[in-house]
Amino acid sequence: AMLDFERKYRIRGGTLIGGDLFDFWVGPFYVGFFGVATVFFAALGTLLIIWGAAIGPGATIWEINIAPPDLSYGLMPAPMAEGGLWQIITICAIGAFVSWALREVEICNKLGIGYHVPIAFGFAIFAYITLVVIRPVLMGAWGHGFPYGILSHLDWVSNVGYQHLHFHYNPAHMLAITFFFTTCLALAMHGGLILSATNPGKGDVVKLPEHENTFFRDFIGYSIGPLGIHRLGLFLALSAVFWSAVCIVISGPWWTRGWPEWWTWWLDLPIWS
Ligand code: BCL
Ligand code: UQ2
Repeated sequence: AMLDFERKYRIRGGTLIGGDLFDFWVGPFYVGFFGVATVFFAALGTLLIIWGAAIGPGATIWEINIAPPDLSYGLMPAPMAEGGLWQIITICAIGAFVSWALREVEICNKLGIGYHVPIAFGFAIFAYITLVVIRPVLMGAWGHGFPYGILSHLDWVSNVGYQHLHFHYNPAHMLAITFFFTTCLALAMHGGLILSATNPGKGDVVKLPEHENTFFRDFIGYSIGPLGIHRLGLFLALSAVFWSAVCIVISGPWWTRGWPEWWTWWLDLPIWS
């Protein structure tokens, strides 16, 4: 069933491509050209993963592994069973993620709202593309991409981490982790504050933003405000993903040694001598 406000917002137009061609809904879902494109890439990619799992050696879901080509293939296309499957699945994944983001843009256009959601998703897509395209291209081989598999991708993270001796010393990794943790702090504060005001005890009335502001002004002398907390949250979350992409793209293409060694610039500062 359609909710009463939904009918009001189901207007034509705002499409980026194809005009009215796919400008309709199926049940609650907006379709659009990019809805069709997402389904196409996601279905093809999933079938290729199933094929890769079937021709692979593993017996359980944990062992499924679709690996990128050997480093010796460089940036060439590889035979299907030798990493070609990984290359086509990567194209499907990027096609599906980008189509999904553009479908969000079309929905924003219809509603006349800002592009905050597709821009935010764009950061996640950017991190993925950094891992499987930008960094492999900078290092000269698709073999530097991460493998598609539950345990195998964990092994990749560990191996790449130890190739740099101690990944915690990567300054961009430090920033990314700090932003992830601060995002959790901000959301816990926000979720707690909203529930504290909107879930009063039985018989009591719902409290307003004034109460929310006052709690933090009494508590720490500062309230960022109900709009501010959402701006802060978006900034913290996008920063976490952005610095994640930076931390991995500099590992190899820019810094090839152990990350602890990078900090010698600190010991080399002239103020110590
Ligand atoms: Mg580390 C990366 C935290 C220890 C080696 N590490 C990361 C970052 C993050 C992090 C900052 C991964 C997040 C990210 O990239 O998001 N690491 C972290 C923490 C510790 C840690 C908190 C810790 O010890 C407490 N790391 C270590 C140790 C090293 C190490 C010291 C191993 C020994 N770490 C590495 C390496 C890497 C990281 C190597 C990375 O490559 C990675 C990184 O920075 O990557 C960029 C970004 C988000 C994405 C990429 C997701 C993209 C999603 C796409 C667009 C959409 C998917 C849709 C999906 C398929 C659909 C599902 C459909 C369902 C039906 C819903
Ligand atoms: C706030 C506010 C909200 C909130 C929260 C705060 C009324 C409903 C959580 C408090 C947030 C502050 C003080 C910023 C904390 C900073 C970091 C880096 C975590 O004031 O306005 O709106 O939800």
